[in-house]
Amino acid sequence: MSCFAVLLFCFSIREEQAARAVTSGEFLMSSNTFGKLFSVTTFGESHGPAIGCVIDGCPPGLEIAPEEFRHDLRRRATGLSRHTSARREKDEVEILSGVYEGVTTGTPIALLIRNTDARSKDYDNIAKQFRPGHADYSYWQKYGIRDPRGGGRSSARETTMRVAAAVIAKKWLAQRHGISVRGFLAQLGPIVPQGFDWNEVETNPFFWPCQAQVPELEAYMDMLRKSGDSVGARVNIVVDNVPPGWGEPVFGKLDGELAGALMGINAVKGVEIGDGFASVIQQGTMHRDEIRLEGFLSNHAGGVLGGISTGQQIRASIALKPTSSLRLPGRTVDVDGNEVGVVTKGRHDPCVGIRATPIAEAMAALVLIDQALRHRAQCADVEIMCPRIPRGEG
Ligand code: EPS
Repeated sequence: MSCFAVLLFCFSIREEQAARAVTSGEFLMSSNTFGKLFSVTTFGESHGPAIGCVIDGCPPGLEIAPEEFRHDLRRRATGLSRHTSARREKDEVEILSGVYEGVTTGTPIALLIRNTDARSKDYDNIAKQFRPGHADYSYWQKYGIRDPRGGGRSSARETTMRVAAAVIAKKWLAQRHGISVRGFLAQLGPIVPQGFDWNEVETNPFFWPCQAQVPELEAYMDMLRKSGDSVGARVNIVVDNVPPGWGEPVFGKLDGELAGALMGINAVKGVEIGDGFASVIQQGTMHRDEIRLEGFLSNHAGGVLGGISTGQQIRASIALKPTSSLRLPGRTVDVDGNEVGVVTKGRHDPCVGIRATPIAEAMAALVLIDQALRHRAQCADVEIMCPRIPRGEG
């Protein structure tokens, strides 16, 4: 074979791989797109003119109005309590395409939010320094350049568009399947809930399920803010009414994709599904969720077996690290190789976990709508003859 023929052969293999990857929904570059049949591409930086997303594959016929984005975007927003970043963004969504007379058309939906309250000068002093514990260093090692203003692309500002896209996903899941995706703050630093009531989660700025503890949380956060330090948190996600059968073994397992999506949220360092790491010390007789015709007797699995939903409640839990942007001096190096001290200015969240509940809900909803459409594509004609077990205790 001549050199030319070998080159041609290699080239056609690469082209074929690329075509296969694209048609199967695997994108070769650069991982700013999420999902196979309901795919979301986000773009934008924290201090750029705007952030946005393009949603491709949204089912046609869904009513959606710009006002419907407000509720979840406000739940995620900064500047609404003294316990989060003081930056005040309007977060007004402009729908640029894919919606005609208030109804999705099945064509790509482009959403845009303009950044209106960036203060880039706060970042001048650290433009060439790596905040310890921040993505500054790894972005530089990967790209050889970064937008230092407000964390650029690595800023939690980007999650705004995930929440916006998930407003559409949540609405479709609720209308089509009666699915609700809810979350709450399950630990703030050392503090854990002493009671649980879903009705209380939305009545305080922490998404805390026990209103009686809110003064304790406020006192803790006031102390933390004054000290200049930050703390980690845990957020739990609960999804009701997912039918059995969603999830694609072996590389598109429902729990696998949920874990990946949740881990893809800024500052997340751990994900558990169901009992998660507590399973390590459990015995099989305890962990297995026994089955009766009237329902499952427990839910240690978190609603997923073999990567496929069981019809039980889906439960996931994430650990978020403490914010790395601190006004307390720390030691680091700069891009020129000098050992320097670093102090971060700007308006930062002393606990990013406080605003993470709607973001985690959003990622779960995006995984679920994608899996729902994939299940419909492959298995819509399958007739299941075995009994469907109610969720029971789980
Ligand atoms: C963030 C740093 C802060 C936060 C920002 C997330 O940005 P800035 O210093 O520009 O105010 O305010 O959060 C948002 C703007 C948002 O909408 O979530 C970070 O480093 O992740």
